[in-house]
Amino acid sequence: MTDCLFCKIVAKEIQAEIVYENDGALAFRDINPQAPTHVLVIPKEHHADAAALARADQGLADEVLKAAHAVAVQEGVADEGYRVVFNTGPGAGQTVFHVHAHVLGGRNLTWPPG
Ligand code: DGP
Repeated sequence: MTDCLFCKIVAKEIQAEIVYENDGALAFRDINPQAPTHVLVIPKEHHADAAALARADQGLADEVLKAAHAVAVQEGVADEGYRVVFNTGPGAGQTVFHVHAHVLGGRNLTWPPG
């Protein structure tokens, strides 16, 4: 998609600190981190949100989840516990409409989230 910020990160037209990549997914640090570890994991292919991705390609959805957990291990937060969040829709706070998993860890994460 030409006008999508995260597609531009996939295409390397916009810089990001990439921490993990496989065939289908890319992970990079959030520009506005909310925890010591705050990484965004996206499918390289454009899908607007988690619901659209799940409908379109369950295999790719699996790849994104696996990448999220690989990032948690790589970042050293897997043992202490971490959070994987898909804000889905504007009412849930989604602002970038290329599906992304927030991987958050490295601090005490309270529940419920705000
Ligand atoms: P959400 O609100 O769930 O759609 O999360 C979007 C996230 O994307 C937000 O935490 C900030 C992050 N973000 C926005 N623009 C950029 C950017 O240009 N680079 C990076 N690395 N992150 C960005």
